[in-house]
Amino acid sequence: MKKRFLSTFALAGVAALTMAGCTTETGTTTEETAGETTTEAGGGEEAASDVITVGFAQTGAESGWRSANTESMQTAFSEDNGFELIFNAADNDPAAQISAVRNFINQGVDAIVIAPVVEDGWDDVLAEAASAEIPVILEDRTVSASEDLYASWVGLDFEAEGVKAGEWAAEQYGDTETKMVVLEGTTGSAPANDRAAGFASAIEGTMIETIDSQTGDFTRDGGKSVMEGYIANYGIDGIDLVFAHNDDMGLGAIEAIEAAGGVPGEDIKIITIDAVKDGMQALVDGKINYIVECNPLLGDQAADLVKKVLAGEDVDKAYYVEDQAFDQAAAAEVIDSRPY
Ligand code: GYE
Repeated sequence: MKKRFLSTFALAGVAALTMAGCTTETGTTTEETAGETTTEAGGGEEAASDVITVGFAQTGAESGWRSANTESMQTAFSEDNGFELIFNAADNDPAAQISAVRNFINQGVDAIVIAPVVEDGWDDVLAEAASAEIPVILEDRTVSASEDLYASWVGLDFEAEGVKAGEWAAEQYGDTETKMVVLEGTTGSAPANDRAAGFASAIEGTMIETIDSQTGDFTRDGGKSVMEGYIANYGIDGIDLVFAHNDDMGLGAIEAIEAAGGVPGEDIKIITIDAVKDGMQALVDGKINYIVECNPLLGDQAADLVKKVLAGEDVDKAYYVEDQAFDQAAAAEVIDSRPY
């Protein structure tokens, strides 16, 4: 491990990186003077010993999406690709995740990658990383902190996902009285906030009424137990539609509906987000009615961003990965070729 970053980073934010000098991936010293660049061996080729140490603060292991994302990150940040990855999964606990990031700072890693559990509460630790001249790249979820405090983010447009799901609901069910319950993702997380907002805007003015909305924490068990509560309160007949912020909670809801003698996908329609294998299978089986994709394979882009930022290259603040959406027929066509 070695310092690869500029002292100006802390003062002027990441924008300074693109203008001021810093080490390339083959450089061996910390450059303190703007305008200077250390270059060796063709100015970018990795020397065998030039391993980039990255601390990755993952949210946890709450869903199929998360497993696919972790695998994608571990593959991209491999030794073969020139990385040493220090992996931490915070079990969905924001405080534990922040202390993992602090540990990375104390260890003097070259870069930190975070998939933030929640949006708020990041200002202090991101400022500490900046003072330690360790660049931070966000993947997956976003933060509410100033964008000067991190170098870049790669992920999905969660609000657009919510809009897509809501538009389909509006088109299918918007003209008849439809009682909807929502299984929310982790409270305070960007995808829960943004998917809720996107969906709500798309069903505005339709006859879809949200009769209840609670968090199932993005887990299958959480979705199942919240759905059991909904069924106990409203009955199978009192619920027409479930909007689950991810596949896993939708899959949990299927279990609850079936256990109560209902037919998921028919008695109660289900819309989810993610399009992981199990979700797509349930869609093909007619138990889920519509899925908006959320691509978890962000590892390559995240690794590329880390290398670019450490090399002082110009990067954008945000990189959005495209999502698709599937009804039953579309899912049946692609399910065998899906990589996750
Ligand atoms: O949709 C869900 C996971 O942050 C986009 O987190 C991610 C979400 C994903 O637990 O399944």
